[in-house]
Amino acid sequence: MSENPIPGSENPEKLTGLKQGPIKKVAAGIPAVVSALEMTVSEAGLERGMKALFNLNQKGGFDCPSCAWPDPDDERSGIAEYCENGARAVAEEATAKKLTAEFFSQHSVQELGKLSDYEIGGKGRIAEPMFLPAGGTHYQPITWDAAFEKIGTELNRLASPDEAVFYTSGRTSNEAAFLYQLFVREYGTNNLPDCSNMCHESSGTALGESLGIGKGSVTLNDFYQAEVIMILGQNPGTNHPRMLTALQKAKANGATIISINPLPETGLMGFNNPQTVLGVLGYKPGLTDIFLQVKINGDMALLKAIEVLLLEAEQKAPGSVFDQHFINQNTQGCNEFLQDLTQYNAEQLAAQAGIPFAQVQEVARVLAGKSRIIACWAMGLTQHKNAVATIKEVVNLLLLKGSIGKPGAGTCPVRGHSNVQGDRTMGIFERPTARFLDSIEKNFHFAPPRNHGYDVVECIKAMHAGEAKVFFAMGGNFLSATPDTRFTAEALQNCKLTVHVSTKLNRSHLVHGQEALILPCLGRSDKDMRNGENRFISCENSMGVIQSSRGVLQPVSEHLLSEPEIVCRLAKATLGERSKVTWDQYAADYDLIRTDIERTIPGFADYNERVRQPGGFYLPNCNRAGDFDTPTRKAHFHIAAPEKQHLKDGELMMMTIRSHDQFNTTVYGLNDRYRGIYNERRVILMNAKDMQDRNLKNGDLVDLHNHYDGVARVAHKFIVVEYPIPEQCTATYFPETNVLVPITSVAEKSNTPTSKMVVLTITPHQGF
Ligand SMILES: Nc1nc2c(c(=O)[nH]1)N[C@H]1C(S)=C(S)[C@@H](COP(=O)(O)OP(=O)(O)OC[C@H]3O[C@@H](n4cnc5c(=O)[nH]c(N)nc54)[C@H](O)[C@@H]3O)O[C@H]1N2
Ligand SMILES: Nc1nc2c(c(=O)[nH]1)N[C@H]1C(S)=C(S)[C@@H](COP(=O)(O)OP(=O)(O)OC[C@H]3O[C@@H](n4cnc5c(=O)[nH]c(N)nc54)[C@H](O)[C@@H]3O)O[C@H]1N2
Ligand SMILES: [Mo]
Repeated sequence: MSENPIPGSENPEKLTGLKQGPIKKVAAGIPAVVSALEMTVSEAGLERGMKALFNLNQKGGFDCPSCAWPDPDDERSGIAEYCENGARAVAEEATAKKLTAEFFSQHSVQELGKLSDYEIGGKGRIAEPMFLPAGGTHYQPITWDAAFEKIGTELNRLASPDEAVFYTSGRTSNEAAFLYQLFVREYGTNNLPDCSNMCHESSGTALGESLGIGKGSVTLNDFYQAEVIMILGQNPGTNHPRMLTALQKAKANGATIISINPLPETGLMGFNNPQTVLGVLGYKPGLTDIFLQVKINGDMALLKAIEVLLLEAEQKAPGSVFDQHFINQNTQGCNEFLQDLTQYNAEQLAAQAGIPFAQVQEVARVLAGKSRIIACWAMGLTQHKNAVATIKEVVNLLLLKGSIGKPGAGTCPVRGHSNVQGDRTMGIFERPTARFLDSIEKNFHFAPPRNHGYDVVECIKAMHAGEAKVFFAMGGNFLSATPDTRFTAEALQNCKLTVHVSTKLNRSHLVHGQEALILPCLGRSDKDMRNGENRFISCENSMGVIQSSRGVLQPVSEHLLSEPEIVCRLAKATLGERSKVTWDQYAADYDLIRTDIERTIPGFADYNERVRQPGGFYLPNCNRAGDFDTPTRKAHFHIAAPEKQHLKDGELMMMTIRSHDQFNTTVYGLNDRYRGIYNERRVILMNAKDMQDRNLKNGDLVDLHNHYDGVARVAHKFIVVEYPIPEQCTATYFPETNVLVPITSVAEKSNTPTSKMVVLTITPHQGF
């Protein structure tokens, strides 16, 4: 066993028994249908489970709590618009199992810490508010009133509001998020870190600087009109399965699909749509036309190689490759950018990216003749040191081709959590704009703080240093999702009070401050009843569509509160007479919250009326309209050099990725079916040559080490799995290896932990 200073902070090093099978050639089909139904019925029961599934992503139903992929604007699949992993996210939430005070009295915090994330997640929904007193070994029941009073007292006792931190995960509704940031700012701080800081922050930063809006520009309809779709650093078969349906349709309309990934991800390679009979029978599987198996973080070199070849082609036949009209009208910095490109040699760049030159030439040929190009990306681009620069390079390529602000073309950062984009729109941001704060001040008659707050990495450091003392989380699993698990555990333990608004038990409840509270809330699928009315909330998807979401299931316990209600009661308990906000009225009537969102945030005119229309409404998007909200009103080319990989002898690069059976830190099962890995999560995927160099065989046990910044980090007991991954690249599952992700290694400008770029050395496993 490792020397673990903080009991319960990590997954125990128990192996569960690896079984291996072939890597699957196609995603979905019958196994996906079976897997979705199995979990739904076993967790929620037949009636409850089916009720949930039939209402998932239907107009008037509830928004899938899994990813942020949009629903079709018009026709939706007759039975239900969901995928295997959406169904499993619902099953996870709709489970009929619950954790009452009795459960917590029988199991100490220490005992629960010995369970794996898979075992913890299977325990059920938290059924009542729980409190862990200072020095206590077991959580005890507490009334809602007493819980709010305790938090209010602690918050008011702090020397400054900046000693409190208010985290948000991305499932929180627009209504709850708006109230939450309003409360936090009236209380007096901008310490509003969120999961975005670890997710698409690099995209927001890059797009904001290049194009004037931190969101993607495409709609679902653009997919159906695109000529080329590039997919970089994203695994939609597992993480956004409904995207495969859109890709299939795009392909049927003639689009060429280019996938750029160190792994031949099954969903990208082939797809059998489970919502069509032919798909279930296994028809037309191929999706990707060109697969570029890039080395980890080789994307920038690859993009530059493509651009160099495009420039050469343009010089041979001016006007045939670049969209000169678009460039002249809409962009700035193109000449300097092209001048800089001339220093590079495409062949060398291709070698740096790990891609055969002929393949890069093929891609350049495809792109040269096309103008309706969409670029999609996710964590494979955002969680690197140079993530912001790489995403700007994606934009550079689109700008050269005039592929922004026209049908069938544009940017598509594919968001993670189902309302992560909406939370940001509502003001969950540690660095709010002056425009936003002015609007708060004008509408609510208090002066919000103007100094920037902590993001995720900064708040961990502040808690560790004793500069932040109260940690409040609106959802999420902060300990497991953040980098450097042991450091973060010490940071949380340093706090006076840690509070989690949660649906399910997770590790962050078990590694706590001096005192701790768990406040159980309603989930997306739960009915939110008030005066006989089942109320709805609203969310924004990855393409900027605002839609209502109304739960359909009886909550597992009468003691659950909705998130908006929790914020209102927290605000009253903390601010009392000081507050200028009508919290009671908001808690009673969500329409009033939406009215005030409309007054405060642009784009929400007639919110209450339009959100009630089937399918909701689109928020304005300047890029979509061909406009760029930068200081110059032009799109900007940015110049940056590809990062050289600096691996020393014996070192490897590790990316931490999701298996098929998890939603972030929630582990649904132990299989990663598409990758042919069953019944085990403590695996490291390695290239055959790297294994040979180290005398390793498939199935050997190893320990993983990282020494960034002179700190010795170790993750014990991982099983070596030979896999078709480029040399010097490895992959492991998050969160088991978060212990190795250095808190001090972050992306430039966005401060996102570099979870896909962890330098590793490997030793044979020591001990048992
Ligand atoms: N079922 C399910 N759905 C989810 C989630 C989940 O956990 N489970 N999580 C949600 C959230 S919050 C998010 S952010 C998204 C995450 O969605 P993804 O970003 O698809 O998730 P990851 O597993 O992190 O996958 C990253 C992909 O990038 C590739 N990659 C890694 N490094 C590089 C690189 O340097 N270059 C390139 N080109 N590729 C690279 C990996 O091989 C992998 O295919 O999914 C959301 N949806
Ligand atoms: N190494 C590594 N680390 C990563 C990543 C990676 O790729 N590699 N990915 C990062 C990314 S992209 C993200 S987004 C973060 C995710 O970070 P988080 O969002 O903090 O983590 P989740 O695992 O999604 O949170 C799950 C918990 O949320 C609670 N929950 C679920 N639904 C609700 C709800 O409706 N309301 C409330 N109040 N609570 C709810 C449940 O209690 C559940 O245990 O992790 C990041 N961490
Ligand atoms: Mo995410």
